[in-house]
Amino acid sequence: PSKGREDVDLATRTKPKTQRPPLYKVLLLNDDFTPMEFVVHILERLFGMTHAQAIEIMLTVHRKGVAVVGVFSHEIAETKVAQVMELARRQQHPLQCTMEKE
Ligand code: TYC
Repeated sequence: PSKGREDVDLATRTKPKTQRPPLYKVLLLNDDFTPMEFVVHILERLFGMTHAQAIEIMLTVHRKGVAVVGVFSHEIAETKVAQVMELARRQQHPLQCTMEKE
């Protein structure tokens, strides 16, 4: 006998959905003026990368125009973007950093 609706997909219909907060990608954008070593410094200090990782990601941005430098909660992503923009502004570099919902 075929299963009644009460039995079919009981789990699917009743299983509580685990709520996960949305995650945000932090993106670094290329430009022609920001020194490579400044970008490497930012990636080490604000994103916890090793020197080798930082060089690799910086070169990816340099060649491709943009790269994801981390994925965070909304609040942490906003803070990271603000920190990058503030350090760049202080040194008068045109470096741009943005965030995007994953
Ligand atoms: N393109 C820059 C240069 O040649 C280096 C650079 C890399 C700038 C990554 C920004 O997000 C960036 N000096």
